[in-house]
Amino acid sequence: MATCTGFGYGETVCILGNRQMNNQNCSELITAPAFVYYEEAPPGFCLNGGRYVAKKRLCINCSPGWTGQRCEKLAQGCEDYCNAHVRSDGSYWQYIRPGGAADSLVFVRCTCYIRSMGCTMLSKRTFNDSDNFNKSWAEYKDGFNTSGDSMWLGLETLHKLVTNGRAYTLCVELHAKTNHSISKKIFYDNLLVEDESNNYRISLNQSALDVSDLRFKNWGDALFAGGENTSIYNMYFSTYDRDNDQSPESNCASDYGGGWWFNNCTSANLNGFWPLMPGQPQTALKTWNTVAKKWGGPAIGFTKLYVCATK
Ligand SMILES: [Ca+2]
Repeated sequence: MATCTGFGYGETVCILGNRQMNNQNCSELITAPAFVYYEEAPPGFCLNGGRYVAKKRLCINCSPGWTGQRCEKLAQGCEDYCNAHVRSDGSYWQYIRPGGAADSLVFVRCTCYIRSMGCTMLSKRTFNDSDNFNKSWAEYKDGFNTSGDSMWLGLETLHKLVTNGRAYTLCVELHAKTNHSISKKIFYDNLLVEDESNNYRISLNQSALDVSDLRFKNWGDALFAGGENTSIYNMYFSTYDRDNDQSPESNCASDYGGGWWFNNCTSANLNGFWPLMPGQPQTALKTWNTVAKKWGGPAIGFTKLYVCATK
């Protein structure tokens, strides 16, 4: 018995042999005996290197930096992958072009907390013995260990991402020292980080404290703790080789380690000295732990920073 082949385009066009039938129900062909059925997208349906998968009715294997049902969407941040409905909730490595179509690709860790919110990882710190965040201005600018266990994505990528016209939120994720599965996320809306000529100055809203969260307690808001001399708000970024802080007599980054948006000096420096050498002050976790303790939270031993957008 000969085998005939039918092609269906969408719901309304079927082709059998040389004959095209418009407005026919393709399902009649699909189920007819001795027919092998293939479905294909119209030519040009998949853009930017995508390949059509009939079963899912979308394009897969988009070229790096493209997403969406037809690979038509430029991915500037992880939120573009999370909103494309081609991925379920979870964490993935993806390519983004934070500064737009002409920008170079950056490989980033994405987390989709919920379908409508996507987060790009800025930093992850495990506080193990080989952990070293005491880096130069150039290293904080360009990023270091960007795909490693302890990482910093880079200030230039951060700046491009949060100035692309969307509204971004900084998420500080704190994990308990004794049990990493116990964690708390603290969100700061209206995140803005200026360019290098403005020393990557940061502004963001104070976090709305969630005092009803009895499961994890409240771990407080150390970024704004301590008032006008320590709050992170409107501060420039500083490193040991670039003093942009508010302390006239010292370099906060040299004194406390790491690169950070120091004031005079800091209430929360998640990039501070670790592990501590004799005589080094502890700012990496101490301040947040003090705040957490005040609010009844556990000691912190693992941190992540994310930059999140809802659309
Ligand atoms: Ca200074």
